[in-house]
Amino acid sequence: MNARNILKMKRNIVCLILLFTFMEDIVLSKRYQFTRITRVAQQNFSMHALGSNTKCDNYLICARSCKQDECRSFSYTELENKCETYTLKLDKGGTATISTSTLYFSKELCSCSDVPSGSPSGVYQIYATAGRPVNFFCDVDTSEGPWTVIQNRINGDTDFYRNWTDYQNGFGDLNGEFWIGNDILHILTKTLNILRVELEAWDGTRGYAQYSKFQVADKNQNYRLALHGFSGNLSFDALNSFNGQAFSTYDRDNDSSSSHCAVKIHGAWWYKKCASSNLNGRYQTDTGDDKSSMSWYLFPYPNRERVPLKKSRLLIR
Ligand SMILES: [Ca+2]
Repeated sequence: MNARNILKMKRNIVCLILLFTFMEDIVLSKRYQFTRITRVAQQNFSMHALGSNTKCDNYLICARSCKQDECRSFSYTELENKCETYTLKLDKGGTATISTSTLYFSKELCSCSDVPSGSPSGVYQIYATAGRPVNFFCDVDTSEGPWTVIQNRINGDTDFYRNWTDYQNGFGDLNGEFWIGNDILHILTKTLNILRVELEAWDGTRGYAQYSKFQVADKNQNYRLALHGFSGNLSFDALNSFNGQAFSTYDRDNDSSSSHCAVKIHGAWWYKKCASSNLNGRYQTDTGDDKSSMSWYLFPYPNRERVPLKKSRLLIR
């Protein structure tokens, strides 16, 4: 079994464990979960039938027949033991009352990697945690995707100089600038362990770094960072020195410096001794090298060590 399959298996096991507590409303196949739809909008889904099998003894067996990617939902009619699968995701809500003898289920996503092929990049509702779905921005355009975007900075619209609680819970706009939140980052990195860092300078120069292992511990460990396996086209690994470091904000000094890095260089990061990278640092135009700016040490730029960047994006898969 290769590393990718092991990761996929780990993710599926977590998804299964998280969702077993909600069995009343949800049935599971090997990989996906389905939520029961009690009322379906007047939606003509008969045109999207994928298959019909009248021999299913119960809806759990019916769910198993909806394993393939193109199956998005199924219905099960108890009296006839009739199972039908559809290529269309059934709408929730609506006004049409459906006979209780027919049960309707829609397939839900457990991670961005479940986004059906051909779908665009964008915000998707994901059942990554027990109970309620969470919205994530899924990038299906970047190579080796789909990726889950955990940080995006493109224009300075959002203030990233925030306190511990804000970084814990996440902030910003998924369609614009945001930090996904350290609590959810901890949960996601139990199974999504590859990190990609994409950067752009004000002159349009781009670079990326990728890490084969990226993991963020829980809040009891102050979201300690574990990472290794650097690759990419940036000449310097400006995250390496933070391996094993806890997260710090201006109101929490967890760094290994006698100073308070988050305050000193205006950011929030896994600081050790401030700072070879500062991607939640101050958003500013290129007015000269500046440690407090959103920066990556030795980003490829002529005669500069720490050029303020225009864009930063962190993705995991
Ligand atoms: Ca300190």
